[in-house]
Amino acid sequence: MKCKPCGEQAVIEVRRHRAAFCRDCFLHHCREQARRAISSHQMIRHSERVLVAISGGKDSLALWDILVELGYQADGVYLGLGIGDYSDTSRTYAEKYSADRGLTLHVVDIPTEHGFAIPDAARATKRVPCSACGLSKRHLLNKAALDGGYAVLATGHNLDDEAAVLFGNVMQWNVGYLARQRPMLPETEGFARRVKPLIRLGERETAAYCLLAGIDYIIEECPMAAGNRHLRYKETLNEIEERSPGAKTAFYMQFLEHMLPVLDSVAESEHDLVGECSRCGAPSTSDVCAFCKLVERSANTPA
Ligand code: Q46
Ligand code: ZN
Repeated sequence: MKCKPCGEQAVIEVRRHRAAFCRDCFLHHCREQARRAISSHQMIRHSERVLVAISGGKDSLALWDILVELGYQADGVYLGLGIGDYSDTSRTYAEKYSADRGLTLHVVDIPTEHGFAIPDAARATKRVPCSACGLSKRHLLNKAALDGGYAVLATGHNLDDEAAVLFGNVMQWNVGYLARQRPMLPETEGFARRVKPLIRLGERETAAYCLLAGIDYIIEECPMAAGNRHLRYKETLNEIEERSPGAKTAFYMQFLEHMLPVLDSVAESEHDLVGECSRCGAPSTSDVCAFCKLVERSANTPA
Protein backbone atom coordinates (compact mmCIF):
# COMPACT_ATOMS: atom_id res chain seq x y z
CA MET A 1 0.00 0.00 0.00
CA LYS A 2 1.32 3.42 -0.96
CA CYS A 3 0.76 6.70 0.87
CA LYS A 4 -1.80 8.67 -1.14
CA PRO A 5 -0.19 12.12 -0.73
CA CYS A 6 3.50 11.18 -1.17
CA GLY A 7 3.76 7.65 -2.63
CA GLU A 8 5.97 6.28 0.19
CA GLN A 9 5.19 3.02 1.99
CA ALA A 10 1.90 3.51 3.91
CA VAL A 11 1.45 2.55 7.58
CA ILE A 12 -2.29 3.11 7.94
CA GLU A 13 -5.36 2.92 5.74
CA VAL A 14 -8.41 5.14 6.33
CA ARG A 15 -11.24 3.48 4.41
CA ARG A 16 -13.59 6.40 4.91
CA HIS A 17 -11.23 8.58 2.90
CA ARG A 18 -10.26 5.74 0.52
CA ALA A 19 -6.66 6.59 1.34
CA ALA A 20 -3.56 5.20 3.01
CA PHE A 21 -0.85 7.30 4.65
CA CYS A 22 2.78 7.12 5.72
CA ARG A 23 3.58 8.32 9.24
CA ASP A 24 4.28 11.97 8.43
CA CYS A 25 1.38 12.36 6.00
CA PHE A 26 -0.98 10.71 8.52
CA LEU A 27 0.02 13.12 11.31
CA HIS A 28 -0.43 15.96 8.84
CA HIS A 29 -3.83 14.55 7.78
CA CYS A 30 -5.05 14.49 11.42
CA ARG A 31 -3.89 18.05 12.09
CA GLU A 32 -5.46 19.15 8.84
CA GLN A 33 -8.81 17.57 9.79
CA ALA A 34 -8.71 19.44 13.12
CA ARG A 35 -7.71 22.67 11.40
CA ARG A 36 -10.68 22.34 9.02
CA ALA A 37 -13.11 21.67 11.89
CA ILE A 38 -11.76 24.66 13.82
CA SER A 39 -12.03 27.01 10.89
CA SER A 40 -15.39 25.86 9.51
CA HIS A 41 -17.08 26.12 12.93
CA GLN A 42 -15.14 29.22 14.07
CA MET A 43 -13.94 27.40 17.17
CA ILE A 44 -10.73 29.17 18.19
CA ARG A 45 -8.85 32.31 17.17
CA HIS A 46 -5.08 32.18 17.27
CA SER A 47 -4.98 35.00 19.82
CA GLU A 48 -7.13 33.05 22.30
CA ARG A 49 -5.96 30.81 25.17
CA VAL A 50 -7.49 27.34 25.09
CA LEU A 51 -8.05 24.95 27.98
CA VAL A 52 -8.07 21.30 26.89
CA ALA A 53 -9.95 18.75 29.03
CA ILE A 54 -7.45 15.92 29.52
CA SER A 55 -8.50 12.43 30.62
CA GLY A 56 -5.19 10.69 29.93
CA GLY A 57 -6.84 8.78 27.04
CA LYS A 58 -6.01 8.86 23.34
CA ASP A 59 -8.51 11.48 22.23
CA SER A 60 -7.71 14.19 24.73
CA LEU A 61 -3.93 13.76 24.46
CA ALA A 62 -4.11 13.71 20.64
CA LEU A 63 -6.21 16.87 20.78
CA TRP A 64 -3.74 18.66 23.03
CA ASP A 65 -0.85 17.64 20.79
CA ILE A 66 -2.66 18.72 17.62
CA LEU A 67 -3.62 22.12 19.06
CA VAL A 68 -0.03 22.79 20.15
CA GLU A 69 1.25 21.66 16.72
CA LEU A 70 -1.24 23.99 15.04
CA GLY A 71 0.23 26.87 17.07
CA TYR A 72 -2.52 27.41 19.65
CA GLN A 73 -1.78 28.47 23.23
CA ALA A 74 -3.23 25.36 24.82
CA ASP A 75 -3.04 24.33 28.49
CA GLY A 76 -4.61 21.18 29.94
CA VAL A 77 -6.93 20.44 32.86
CA TYR A 78 -7.23 16.99 34.40
CA LEU A 79 -10.23 16.09 36.57
CA GLY A 80 -9.62 13.42 39.24
CA LEU A 81 -12.87 11.44 39.39
CA GLY A 82 -11.94 9.12 42.27
CA ILE A 83 -12.51 5.96 40.22
CA GLY A 84 -9.85 3.79 41.93
CA ASP A 85 -6.81 2.64 39.94
CA TYR A 86 -8.27 3.96 36.70
CA SER A 87 -8.09 7.53 37.99
CA ASP A 88 -4.58 7.13 39.44
CA THR A 89 -3.23 5.63 36.21
CA SER A 90 -4.93 8.07 33.85
CA ARG A 91 -3.55 10.96 35.88
CA THR A 92 0.02 9.69 35.49
CA TYR A 93 -0.38 9.62 31.69
CA ALA A 94 -1.73 13.18 31.68
CA GLU A 95 1.09 14.41 33.93
CA LYS A 96 3.77 12.59 31.98
CA TYR A 97 2.61 14.03 28.65
CA SER A 98 2.58 17.60 29.97
CA ALA A 99 5.88 17.25 31.87
CA ASP A 100 7.70 15.74 28.86
CA ARG A 101 6.63 18.65 26.66
CA GLY A 102 6.85 21.44 29.22
CA LEU A 103 3.12 22.18 28.99
CA THR A 104 0.88 23.46 31.80
CA LEU A 105 -1.58 20.97 33.30
CA HIS A 106 -4.08 22.07 35.95
CA VAL A 107 -5.41 19.30 38.20
CA VAL A 108 -8.79 19.37 39.95
CA ASP A 109 -9.25 16.36 42.23
CA ILE A 110 -12.97 15.97 42.95
CA PRO A 111 -12.59 13.79 46.09
CA THR A 112 -10.05 16.18 47.67
CA GLU A 113 -11.70 19.42 46.62
CA HIS A 114 -15.38 18.53 46.70
CA GLY A 115 -15.52 15.62 49.14
CA PHE A 116 -16.91 12.85 46.98
CA ALA A 117 -15.81 10.32 44.37
CA ILE A 118 -17.92 9.56 41.28
CA PRO A 119 -18.95 6.06 42.54
CA ASP A 120 -20.21 7.69 45.83
CA ALA A 121 -22.20 10.24 43.88
CA ALA A 122 -23.75 7.47 41.78
CA ARG A 123 -24.79 5.65 44.97
CA ALA A 124 -26.18 8.83 46.49
CA THR A 125 -28.26 9.70 43.43
CA LYS A 126 -29.17 6.06 42.64
CA ARG A 127 -28.30 6.74 39.02
CA VAL A 128 -25.63 5.40 36.69
CA PRO A 129 -22.12 6.75 37.45
CA CYS A 130 -21.85 8.39 34.02
CA SER A 131 -24.71 10.71 34.83
CA ALA A 132 -23.04 12.11 38.00
CA CYS A 133 -19.73 12.11 36.16
CA GLY A 134 -21.00 13.99 33.10
CA LEU A 135 -22.67 16.59 35.29
CA SER A 136 -19.51 17.09 37.38
CA LYS A 137 -17.32 17.35 34.30
CA ARG A 138 -19.54 19.96 32.66
CA HIS A 139 -19.61 22.07 35.80
CA LEU A 140 -15.96 21.77 36.86
CA LEU A 141 -14.39 22.04 33.41
CA ASN A 142 -16.38 25.17 32.70
CA LYS A 143 -15.39 26.59 36.09
CA ALA A 144 -11.72 25.79 35.43
CA ALA A 145 -11.90 27.61 32.09
CA LEU A 146 -13.59 30.70 33.56
CA ASP A 147 -11.36 30.83 36.66
CA GLY A 148 -8.24 30.51 34.52
CA GLY A 149 -9.33 33.23 32.11
CA TYR A 150 -9.47 30.86 29.11
CA ALA A 151 -11.72 31.91 26.26
CA VAL A 152 -12.32 28.38 25.08
CA LEU A 153 -12.72 24.91 26.56
CA ALA A 154 -11.81 22.14 24.11
CA THR A 155 -12.79 18.48 24.50
CA GLY A 156 -11.58 15.41 22.62
CA HIS A 157 -14.97 14.14 21.41
CA ASN A 158 -14.33 12.36 18.12
CA LEU A 159 -16.55 11.37 15.22
CA ASP A 160 -17.45 8.03 16.82
CA ASP A 161 -18.48 9.73 20.08
CA GLU A 162 -20.55 12.38 18.37
CA ALA A 163 -22.25 9.91 16.03
CA ALA A 164 -23.12 7.65 19.00
CA VAL A 165 -24.53 10.55 21.03
CA LEU A 166 -26.49 11.70 17.99
CA PHE A 167 -27.83 8.17 17.49
CA GLY A 168 -29.01 8.09 21.12
CA ASN A 169 -30.60 11.52 20.89
CA VAL A 170 -32.41 10.58 17.67
CA MET A 171 -33.59 7.25 19.09
CA GLN A 172 -35.38 9.22 21.81
CA TRP A 173 -36.07 12.33 19.73
CA ASN A 174 -34.48 14.36 22.45
CA VAL A 175 -34.92 17.69 20.71
CA GLY A 176 -33.34 19.81 23.47
CA TYR A 177 -30.16 17.70 23.45
CA LEU A 178 -30.09 17.61 19.66
CA ALA A 179 -30.23 21.41 19.53
CA ARG A 180 -27.22 21.64 21.84
CA GLN A 181 -25.14 18.90 20.18
CA ARG A 182 -22.92 21.39 18.38
CA PRO A 183 -19.21 21.29 17.56
CA MET A 184 -19.01 24.85 18.90
CA LEU A 185 -21.24 26.22 21.65
CA PRO A 186 -20.64 29.97 21.81
CA GLU A 187 -19.71 31.64 25.09
CA THR A 188 -22.69 32.97 27.07
CA GLU A 189 -23.05 34.51 30.52
CA GLY A 190 -21.32 32.06 32.91
CA PHE A 191 -20.12 29.68 30.18
CA ALA A 192 -16.84 29.55 28.30
CA ARG A 193 -17.08 28.68 24.60
CA ARG A 194 -17.00 24.88 24.19
CA VAL A 195 -15.46 23.28 21.12
CA LYS A 196 -14.82 19.80 19.73
CA PRO A 197 -12.00 20.03 17.19
CA LEU A 198 -11.75 16.25 16.62
CA ILE A 199 -15.20 15.73 15.07
CA ARG A 200 -13.64 14.89 11.71
CA LEU A 201 -11.47 12.07 13.14
CA GLY A 202 -12.58 8.57 14.11
CA GLU A 203 -11.28 6.91 17.28
CA ARG A 204 -9.09 4.55 15.29
CA GLU A 205 -7.40 7.64 13.87
CA THR A 206 -6.83 9.31 17.24
CA ALA A 207 -5.32 6.05 18.57
CA ALA A 208 -3.05 5.81 15.50
CA TYR A 209 -2.13 9.47 15.90
CA CYS A 210 -0.90 8.83 19.46
CA LEU A 211 0.99 5.73 18.42
CA LEU A 212 2.73 7.47 15.51
CA ALA A 213 3.38 10.70 17.42
CA GLY A 214 4.90 8.78 20.36
CA ILE A 215 2.19 9.71 22.88
CA ASP A 216 1.56 7.21 25.71
CA TYR A 217 -2.04 7.08 26.88
CA ILE A 218 -4.23 4.96 29.13
CA ILE A 219 -5.60 2.15 26.98
CA GLU A 220 -8.11 0.73 29.49
CA GLU A 221 -11.55 2.25 29.31
CA CYS A 222 -13.14 3.67 32.43
CA PRO A 223 -14.52 0.65 34.37
CA MET A 224 -17.83 2.49 34.82
CA ALA A 225 -18.44 2.54 31.05
CA ALA A 226 -19.19 -1.20 30.80
CA GLY A 227 -22.66 -1.82 29.46
CA ASN A 228 -23.60 1.82 28.96
CA ARG A 229 -25.90 2.80 26.13
CA HIS A 230 -23.28 4.93 24.46
CA LEU A 231 -21.07 1.86 23.89
CA ARG A 232 -23.97 -0.14 22.46
CA TYR A 233 -24.74 2.66 20.01
CA LYS A 234 -21.08 2.73 18.96
CA GLU A 235 -21.17 -1.00 18.24
CA THR A 236 -24.34 -0.65 16.20
CA LEU A 237 -22.88 2.21 14.16
CA ASN A 238 -19.67 0.24 13.62
CA GLU A 239 -21.69 -2.64 12.17
CA ILE A 240 -23.40 -0.24 9.76
CA GLU A 241 -20.06 1.37 8.90
CA GLU A 242 -18.54 -2.05 8.21
CA ARG A 243 -21.16 -2.69 5.54
CA SER A 244 -21.27 0.88 4.19
CA PRO A 245 -17.99 2.74 4.77
CA GLY A 246 -18.67 6.44 5.20
CA ALA A 247 -22.18 5.96 6.65
CA LYS A 248 -21.14 7.24 10.08
CA THR A 249 -19.59 10.40 8.69
CA ALA A 250 -22.65 11.03 6.51
CA PHE A 251 -25.01 10.50 9.46
CA TYR A 252 -23.18 13.04 11.64
CA MET A 253 -22.03 15.55 9.03
CA GLN A 254 -25.47 15.74 7.39
CA PHE A 255 -26.94 16.39 10.84
CA LEU A 256 -24.59 19.37 11.25
CA GLU A 257 -25.37 20.69 7.81
CA HIS A 258 -29.11 20.09 7.48
CA MET A 259 -30.61 19.58 10.93
CA LEU A 260 -28.76 21.92 13.31
CA PRO A 261 -29.84 25.12 11.52
CA VAL A 262 -33.46 23.97 11.89
CA LEU A 263 -32.90 23.58 15.65
CA ASP A 264 -31.48 27.08 16.22
CA SER A 265 -34.70 28.42 17.71
CA VAL A 266 -34.88 25.51 20.19
CA ALA A 267 -31.34 26.25 21.41
CA GLU A 268 -32.21 29.92 21.89
CA SER A 269 -35.44 29.36 23.83
CA GLU A 270 -33.62 26.96 26.20
CA HIS A 271 -30.96 29.53 26.85
CA ASP A 272 -33.56 32.12 27.88
CA LEU A 273 -34.42 30.00 30.92
CA VAL A 274 -30.97 30.13 32.55
CA GLY A 275 -30.57 31.90 35.92
CA GLU A 276 -27.90 31.65 38.63
CA CYS A 277 -27.17 29.07 41.38
CA SER A 278 -27.66 30.70 44.79
CA ARG A 279 -24.68 28.77 46.23
CA CYS A 280 -21.95 28.81 43.60
CA GLY A 281 -23.15 31.41 41.10
CA ALA A 282 -22.98 28.98 38.16
CA PRO A 283 -25.67 29.25 35.48
CA SER A 284 -28.66 27.17 36.54
CA THR A 285 -32.32 26.73 35.72
CA SER A 286 -33.17 26.26 39.42
CA ASP A 287 -32.24 28.00 42.69
CA VAL A 288 -29.45 25.50 43.47
CA CYS A 289 -27.50 24.08 40.51
CA ALA A 290 -27.32 20.35 39.79
CA PHE A 291 -23.65 20.18 40.83
CA CYS A 292 -24.25 21.81 44.24
CA LYS A 293 -27.17 19.39 44.80
CA LEU A 294 -24.87 16.50 43.91
CA VAL A 295 -22.22 17.67 46.39
CA GLU A 296 -24.86 17.93 49.11
CA ARG A 297 -26.45 14.54 48.44
CA SER A 298 -23.05 12.81 48.24
CA ALA A 299 -21.99 14.33 51.56
CA ASN A 300 -25.23 13.16 53.23
CA THR A 301 -25.05 9.59 51.98
CA PRO A 302 -22.89 7.15 53.98
CA ALA A 303 -20.35 5.22 51.88
S1 Q46 B 1 -15.33 8.72 32.87
FE1 Q46 B 1 -17.27 9.29 33.74
FE2 Q46 B 1 -16.86 8.39 31.29
FE3 Q46 B 1 -16.29 6.82 33.37
S2 Q46 B 1 -17.95 7.43 34.75
FE4 Q46 B 1 -18.85 7.35 32.71
S3 Q46 B 1 -18.67 9.45 32.02
S4 Q46 B 1 -17.38 6.21 31.51
S5 Q46 B 1 -16.28 9.28 29.41
ZN1 ZN C 1 -24.08 25.65 42.29
